[in-house]
Amino acid sequence: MATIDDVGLSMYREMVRGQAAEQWILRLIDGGEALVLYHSARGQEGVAVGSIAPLRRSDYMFYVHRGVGQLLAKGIDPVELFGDVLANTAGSTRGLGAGIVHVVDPSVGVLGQSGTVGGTFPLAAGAALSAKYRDSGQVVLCMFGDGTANRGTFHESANAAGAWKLPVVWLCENNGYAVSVPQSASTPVADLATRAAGYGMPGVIVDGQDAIAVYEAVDTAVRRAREGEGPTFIEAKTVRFRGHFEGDPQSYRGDADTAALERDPITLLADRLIEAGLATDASLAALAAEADREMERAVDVARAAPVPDRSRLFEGILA
Ligand SMILES: Cc1ncc(C[n+]2csc(CCOP(=O)(O)OP(=O)(O)O)c2C)c(N)n1
Repeated sequence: MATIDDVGLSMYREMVRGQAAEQWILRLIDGGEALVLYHSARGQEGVAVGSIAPLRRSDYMFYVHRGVGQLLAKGIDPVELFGDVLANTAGSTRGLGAGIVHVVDPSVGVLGQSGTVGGTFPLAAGAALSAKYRDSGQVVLCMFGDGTANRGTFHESANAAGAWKLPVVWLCENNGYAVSVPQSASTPVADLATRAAGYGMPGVIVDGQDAIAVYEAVDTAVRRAREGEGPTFIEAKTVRFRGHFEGDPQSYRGDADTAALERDPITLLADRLIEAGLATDASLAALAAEADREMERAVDVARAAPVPDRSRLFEGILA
């Protein structure tokens, strides 16, 4: 069966869920209810849903600060997400807050994100080593941005993964910028995937605006990892539609970005679904409306939760 028949509609549903959640987060920030910094995922939805759809619930995932869509697609309860945004006990951190950057829920395979970008590389290699050692059949998906790809931790983790044939998929969401720094100013190669050769793994470049293409690339890498053939480095070329963070004036962005901003992954998938006879404008609008209602209900539940007791601050501190 073609990928579009198989997972096209479910990926579209996850795209609009992610965007509905993002819109609610922005409303909570604008209204002064949430005191968090937020990094928009707008424009990168093709990577978010295409990368998660091939995974099993038990597979592990390390996400990035733009990961609202990935978190929901992997199975994070929206109430937990909004609880973290509101810094109350409904959150996955039970009140530590900080927005979506510290969401962890091992029961759905979400092992977290690192405030120090690139901190997840050794953790992903370790989780993959654990899966291999236990012969659990689990695969680890580790996402990171193009700027983060230059961290030293990537070298040691990718090297170990290649040497030990660990079941990990390294997925670089290359949106061309690290905050205001264009890739060309920080990186000597145009295609980060070429680095894969040095780690003895396939390097694959994929159009990140095309959720179907991302799905197929990640699915191939996941199968390969599950069969014991080792890691893959996928570079998904994508576009960050908004600023690095909400409030970023983006004065560093030039005209060259204008054309790229027109390739909207949500519209591209919608067009493909309609063309394939799998949806209509009305049915897709209904999915978006349902996603908005789902997120509104989740916001209401999260809003009703209390803030934590001060003692929560000291839980989990080991030394
Ligand atoms: C080690 C470290 N340096 C700097 C930061 C601050 N910081 C947070 S996100 C970010 C940009 C990361 O760029 P990229 O990896 O390209 O991801 P993108 O934001 O474009 O999705 C930076 C510098 C950090 N969190 N950790």
